[in-house]
Amino acid sequence: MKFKNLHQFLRQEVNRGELGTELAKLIVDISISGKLLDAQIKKYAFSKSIINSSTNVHGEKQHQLDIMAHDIFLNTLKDGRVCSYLISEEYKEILELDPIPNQSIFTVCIDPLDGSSNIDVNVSVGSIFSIYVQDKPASKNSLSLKSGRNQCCGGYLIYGPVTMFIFTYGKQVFGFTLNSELGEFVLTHDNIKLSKEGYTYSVNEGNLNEFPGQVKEYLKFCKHHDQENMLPYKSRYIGSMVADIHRTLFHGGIFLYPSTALFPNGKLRLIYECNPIALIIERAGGLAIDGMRPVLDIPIMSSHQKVPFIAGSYNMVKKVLHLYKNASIDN
Ligand code: P6P
Repeated sequence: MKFKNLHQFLRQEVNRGELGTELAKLIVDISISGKLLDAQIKKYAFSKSIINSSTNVHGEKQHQLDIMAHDIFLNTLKDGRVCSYLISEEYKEILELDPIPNQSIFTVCIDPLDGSSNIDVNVSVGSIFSIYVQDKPASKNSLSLKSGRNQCCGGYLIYGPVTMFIFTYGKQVFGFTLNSELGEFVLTHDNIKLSKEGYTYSVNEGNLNEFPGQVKEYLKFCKHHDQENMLPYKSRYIGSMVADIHRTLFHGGIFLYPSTALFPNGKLRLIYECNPIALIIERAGGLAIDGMRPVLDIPIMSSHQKVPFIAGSYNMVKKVLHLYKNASIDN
């Protein structure tokens, strides 16, 4: 693939009329935040100072890196002066920024550092982002994002053996890899496609007894012995959503975080975790549902609402959807 860094790529897309200049600037801001955070993670990954006793807005244990990640994205977006509103997992309220006047109204929704509890055991973690644009002026209380279908851009950064930046704003899903010698993201995947079938399922089976019957039935199918259909599937669960999704995107398979007794509406958040990942999965040819319907169709009611999340290879997720649909007809 011909060498193309992120700036060259974005300039080409703007010149071709595929991308607006303001959205291109926001993508650059997200990439700058990713580079800064990549450096901090490597610097603090084994420092005891990242573990502290604070908890986030959801009462979950918070690493110092969670706070640092939020501040990095907030400050970069503030300086970039394109973003009007920021919804962050680490902050209860919608944050109002100070964009250059008379621009479109951009809202960025971010999980600054997903899976941070895995950092001190050197497991890949990520940042997940979603962008909406509205032309008419809106106040933070009248932000009507409506549903994930209205995202103008979505994607994630994964901080692993290499740091990658995966995003979509049109029909294609692009992958950039951070070249640490050059200090820049280089285009390595210009049209990521998700295979219709996969042979891996990814779920926390510790919650098996609490899963809905349809999920239990599907997992039984995954473990069934049937050489013709390449069964049983392999079980792979990292416990860091971005890492599990990244493997699913590149190798095929299905990821499930269904409702449980502890999380009756699911654990994962709709706006800054499920919607951007669902956008990537659908644009790559896969399917992302809450069990009954596409995640991208779920009405957005609040900043931190949770949903059950099942995503991956189209035929595999379709099978789960079929089990839910039949169950609703049978009930
Ligand atoms: P469990 C990480 O805390 C996270 O939010 C996701 O990254 C991950 O998929 C999920 O929670 C893991 O949750 O209950 O399996 O530990």
